[in-house]
Amino acid sequence: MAKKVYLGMIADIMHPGLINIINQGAKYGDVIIGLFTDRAIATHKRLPYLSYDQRKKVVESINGVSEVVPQDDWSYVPNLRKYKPDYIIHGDDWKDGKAKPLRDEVFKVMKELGGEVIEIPYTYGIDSSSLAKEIDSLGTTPEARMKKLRRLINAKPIVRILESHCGLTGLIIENLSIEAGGETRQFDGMWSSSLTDSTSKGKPDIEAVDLTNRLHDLNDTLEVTTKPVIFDGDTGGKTEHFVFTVRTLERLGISAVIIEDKVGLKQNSLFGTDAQQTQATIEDFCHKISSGKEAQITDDFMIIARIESLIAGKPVEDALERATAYVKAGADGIMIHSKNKDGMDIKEFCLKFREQDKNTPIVAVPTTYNQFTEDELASWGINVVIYANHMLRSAYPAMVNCAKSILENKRSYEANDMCMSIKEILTLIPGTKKETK
Ligand code: SPV
Ligand code: MG
Repeated sequence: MAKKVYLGMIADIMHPGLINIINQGAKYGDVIIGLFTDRAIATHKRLPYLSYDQRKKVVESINGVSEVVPQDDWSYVPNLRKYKPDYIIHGDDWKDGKAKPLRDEVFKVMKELGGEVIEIPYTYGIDSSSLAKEIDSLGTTPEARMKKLRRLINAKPIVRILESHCGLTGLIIENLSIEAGGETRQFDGMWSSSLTDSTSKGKPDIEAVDLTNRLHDLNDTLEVTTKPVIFDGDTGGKTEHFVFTVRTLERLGISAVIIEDKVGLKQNSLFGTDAQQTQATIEDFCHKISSGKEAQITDDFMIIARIESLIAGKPVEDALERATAYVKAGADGIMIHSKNKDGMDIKEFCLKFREQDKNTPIVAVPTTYNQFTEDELASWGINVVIYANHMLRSAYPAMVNCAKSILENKRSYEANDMCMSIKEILTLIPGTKKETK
């Protein structure tokens, strides 16, 4: 009987290095490709460009591949135990760095199984990560960007979104990445906030900055990023207008719009009952949701209903009644908001909502109840966490301090340490320096 050779792959961008390793594997026996699923990848790397099924189609038709099976975990161990291969084959680029623990456990399990680990010299100059970087620098398409949010919600325990109000904050969210807790941690996408869009223009958050203006500025973020965007649609305006908003956002490749069930002059929710917060009737808001859903062209765009009951001082039961109705009207997700500091109303809502609805994504904006970690929020059933204003709120005190220092000292020398270096700002933006011949 032919020996079994296991080879784990993401196989998003095919290149000669991957063909080489398949050919090498085929010398030892039948090659089983463990194709990483979105779920296996999402907490470690950015999502592949191609879906699992698309990648599977490509890999299945490569000479030397006998079978393609899903690898649903970043670790190889579960699949090694399941398929009990005689060999596992891997590039030798996992001997140190963050992949080393993966390698160590593979050696241990293969020894247990009586199998062997084959390491193939890494093909320098052609690897998927550098190709992915090249592709990122080319940008994205509206369609690919829009689809990403649903894929991330399906693939991750919790999707991590940060507010962006300009191209620069977009670049931070796009590129910042840290290694922590054995994973590569990044933001998954951007929140286009009415509060910070308005505030950065020196205007109040009362829908005074109109859609045209907000989209004009959002374009700066779209131009320099590839990650998905969730748009704060405020009340959505009149239903007759909202249907046009949906189409506009969809055309731009925005993944989701969140609209809140309020009427009258919109006031920021974090005023809570200090401002008049009048909620729409369930019937009227359901009509707005279903009209928006009818207007959209793709299946990917999401309309998320934001429930303001807890903001308006009403009980969790009112929020639950609304959630049920909004989902029935077609909402693709529920955002539950509160300004309470202890978060217990949000927790109660989520746990009760999950008893009746296991799947509809829940979005939370933990600005006041930010003592909870993402893991805790996920354990309540929350799928998307939005850090809704933190880029602007952190920039403002930094700017005021710098300005104060200049006033106090009548020069900017003392502010040097508060500022990024000239060298850093000159090289920060990709493509700044033109190569001279
Ligand atoms: C925003 O960021 O504009 C929001 C969230 O709508 S909140 O400010 O908390 O209402
Ligand atoms: Mg808002």
